Amino acid sequence: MKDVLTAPFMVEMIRTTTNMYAHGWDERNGGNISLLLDEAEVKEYLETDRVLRTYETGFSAPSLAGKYFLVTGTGKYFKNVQYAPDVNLGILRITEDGEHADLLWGYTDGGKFTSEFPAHMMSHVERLKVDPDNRVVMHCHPGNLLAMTYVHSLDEIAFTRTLWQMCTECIVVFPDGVNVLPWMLCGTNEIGIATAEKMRTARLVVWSQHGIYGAGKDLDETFGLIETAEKAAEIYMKIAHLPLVNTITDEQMHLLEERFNVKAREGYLN
Ligand code: 2HA
Ligand code: ZN
Repeated sequence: MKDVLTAPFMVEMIRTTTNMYAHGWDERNGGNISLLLDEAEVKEYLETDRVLRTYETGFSAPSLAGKYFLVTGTGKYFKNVQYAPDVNLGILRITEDGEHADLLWGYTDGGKFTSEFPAHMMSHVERLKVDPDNRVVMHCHPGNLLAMTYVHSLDEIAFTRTLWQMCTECIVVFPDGVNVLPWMLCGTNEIGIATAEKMRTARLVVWSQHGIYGAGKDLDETFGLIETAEKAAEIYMKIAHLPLVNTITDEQMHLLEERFNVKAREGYLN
């Protein structure tokens, strides 16, 4: 057995949580990540028949049965992951009934998966239906995106169009746009179901007055997706109170579509 702390998925998770903290997106215990792992890769590092604990998940996700995830722990600080990955992270396998999770490694202080586990697992289910290569669901609290939900319309077309207009690369990075949920109580199955449903049509889902969810094929891509949206929101928050003199027009957006071979979400451009 190789040392799981040297596994590429572990190294990347530690780097990503550290970087997200450095960006100011994960104050205190804010934020959570789940990364779908390849079974063969997990078996290089862990005895997968050695189950440490079994948790009830409180929801049913039969399509994830037998799947392995590396997941941040509830109440844990991203700031601390690099110093004690075995306390702050866990490797879980969803049981055959789809309603429990077996702990195979981690949460060594007796801890548990993130309180947003329902939103994560339900989002994985939906993203895998539209993109079999999806591996990551990432949640965090980036300041400018959050600020924007206080002063901008929450209409999804309007919100997306504003972000696209703030940086030239936005429409290229997230042509599927940004879906938006109104304020809802976090940590519940209800917000999990609502998030997962929004994940069917976009890889970014804003939780108003709370933060954002991103999904993607690896940690780098998902981080970059949130980073780009947050940059656009930052520009918006710098200019929203000033007279707008210039913008990126829809005609120019169509040039970007052509040049970068992307298709903007249907009905979002004139
Ligand atoms: O894990 O961010 O939404 C802490 C949170 C809850
Ligand atoms: Zn949160």
